[in-house]
Amino acid sequence: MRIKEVDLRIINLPLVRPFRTSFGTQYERELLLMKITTQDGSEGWAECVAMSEPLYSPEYTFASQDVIERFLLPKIFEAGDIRAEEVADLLRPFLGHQMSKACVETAILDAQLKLEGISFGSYLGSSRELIDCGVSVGITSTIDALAQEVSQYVDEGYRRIKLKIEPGWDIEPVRVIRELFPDMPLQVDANQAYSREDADHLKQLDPFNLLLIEQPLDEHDVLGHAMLAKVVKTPICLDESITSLESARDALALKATTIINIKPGRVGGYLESVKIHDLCVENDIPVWCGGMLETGIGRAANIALASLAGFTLPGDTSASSRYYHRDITTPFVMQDGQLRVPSGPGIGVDIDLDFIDEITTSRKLILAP
Ligand code: OSB
Ligand code: MG
Repeated sequence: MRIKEVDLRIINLPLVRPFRTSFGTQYERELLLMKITTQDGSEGWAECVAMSEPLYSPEYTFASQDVIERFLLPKIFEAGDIRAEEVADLLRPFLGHQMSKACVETAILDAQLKLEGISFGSYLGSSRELIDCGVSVGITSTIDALAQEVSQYVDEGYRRIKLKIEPGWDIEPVRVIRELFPDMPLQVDANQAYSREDADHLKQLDPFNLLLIEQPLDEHDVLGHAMLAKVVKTPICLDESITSLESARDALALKATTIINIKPGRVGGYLESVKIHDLCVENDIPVWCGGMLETGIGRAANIALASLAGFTLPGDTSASSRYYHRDITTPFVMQDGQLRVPSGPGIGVDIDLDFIDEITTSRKLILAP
């Protein structure tokens, strides 16, 4: 497959409600969209999950656009005839930038699979047609507001609730939600907001029968997570720290994590995600699919990934309506707490180009030399 042109745009989509985490509040989702057109007439779409500011990871939207344009695409163009399976090795000399690399690889994979008439799900190794949905709930101004929001999600059918926590917003909100929903699978995500000294504090979460505590400590403090895991009974699940197959292997060896959140953008793409999934299956480590407030484009591929056999826990793969009043694809509608894995070729969703045009804030067309 040879790439003819690449259409890079930045779009801005308002969120249905502000999303507050320990690292900041998002009111809208700014993100980079990529469409590649190949010489044989296929098209591939991907979104880069980097956020507008480098608060969750070092990457951010405009940096992604820059590194893609300046380094990643020239390398791909230079290769000429290309398959998605070759992209990661080709881009390996450029350090970091997993989200940007994932975007390039995914757009190429989408075009390739569309040409071959294969869905993402079948290509990645799907084991089911429906996936269980969880929902990630931001920090709210009051515990009452949180209880209201969680109740709405429970009524909608979500099968697992994840509460964002930070110092000052942890034990009490968890206690209240646990009392309201004694049997609901419940977990928390700190996005690195705590330090090693907080072990005794975090131990207070143990009575609430949580599935896991996600990324309590700094991304680089894998050893700290291993130490914390010895003190706290609730399982530790790494998110930010897992940036590759190697880092997953090391974190497991250190017993810093006993459950893994796989986010394709964070680890450099869907192919690396499958490798991490396989490693976890071999080691009896449960995995679940994380989210980055994706639009329908990234969601479609995430849902395909979440249908692999090792994804035994509900992921942050929520319905379109959890995030956006209007999605940029045919919306994902949840039924009985589940979403259907798209079965059409490639990511398998229809793109709403008119709407994308409406919310595009900048656009660049890059022709292959
Ligand atoms: O840490 O999982 C996270 C969103 C943006 C950045 C980081 C995270 C999240 C979420 C929301 O928790 C997941 C989603 O529903 O897409
Ligand atoms: Mg997380």
